Amino acid sequence: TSNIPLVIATWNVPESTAKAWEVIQEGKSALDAVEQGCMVEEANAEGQSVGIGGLPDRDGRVTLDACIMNKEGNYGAVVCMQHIIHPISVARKVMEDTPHVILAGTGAEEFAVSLGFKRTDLLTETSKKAWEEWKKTSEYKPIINIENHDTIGMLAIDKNGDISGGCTTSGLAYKMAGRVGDSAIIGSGLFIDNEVGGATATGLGEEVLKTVGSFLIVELMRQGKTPQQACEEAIARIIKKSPNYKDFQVGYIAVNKKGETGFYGIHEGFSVTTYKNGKNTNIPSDFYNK
Ligand code: SD4
Repeated sequence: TSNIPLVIATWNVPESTAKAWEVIQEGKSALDAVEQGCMVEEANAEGQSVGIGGLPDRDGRVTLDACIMNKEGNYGAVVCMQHIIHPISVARKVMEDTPHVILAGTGAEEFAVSLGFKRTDLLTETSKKAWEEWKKTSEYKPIINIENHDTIGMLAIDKNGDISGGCTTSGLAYKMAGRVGDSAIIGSGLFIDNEVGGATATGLGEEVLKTVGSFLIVELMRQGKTPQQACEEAIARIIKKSPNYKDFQVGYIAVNKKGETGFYGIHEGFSVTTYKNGKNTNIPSDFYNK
């Protein structure tokens, strides 16, 4: 058995990892694999923290953040984009077809439409009802592990041993209008260095952003830490800075060039899905707050 090729994703997303694995088995790149793997969750209307069906901001708008990085260290992202089901694919187009790395809001949406992406109402009946219920109290309180099964950060190593990653989310439910989280921001929600490895994040994006978590993990691996040690150190960094860590979740996953993986959360309930050696497995993550 060998660690490579490999797919690993945040949360319990066996259909996404299976899609990515299938793409890799066809001999395609890790970049194609993460794009198509992430698209599975984006299209899943049940998942309430990504793509269609995502919970809206406090004004009822579903706004999406996504980014992608390839083996050359190129990066593309869309932030706070509405009405497009596959932000991960728009992010890839930003990377490949524009002189920029991030497009925001209406600019991102218009760019997508110009490429033939269809405008869709992303607020499902279920999510609309949840929002209307929320409005009765209007209390903003991110719930630990609520994103289970939905928001997705994915890392893949293809048959050539090359690494790519993607991350896509509708962000935190009932956020302020215009809020951008970590998921689409390079170094925070995702970072790839094909010489070293990659990392991606889930959970309370503000905490990931303040510690530039994914970049930190890749740099720690560069200095010789295992993916597991690096994820634990990045969580420790958050714990040290934020005395209220009991109130929020963050989970990190990482891979290195050898295909060794690591993952760690603040609280119980975080899990990862790995696809390797032909086996698709959901694994509960170890965590800090015991
Ligand atoms: C954010 N990190 O927007 C995202 C949310 C998330 O699983 O990961 N949910 O802060």
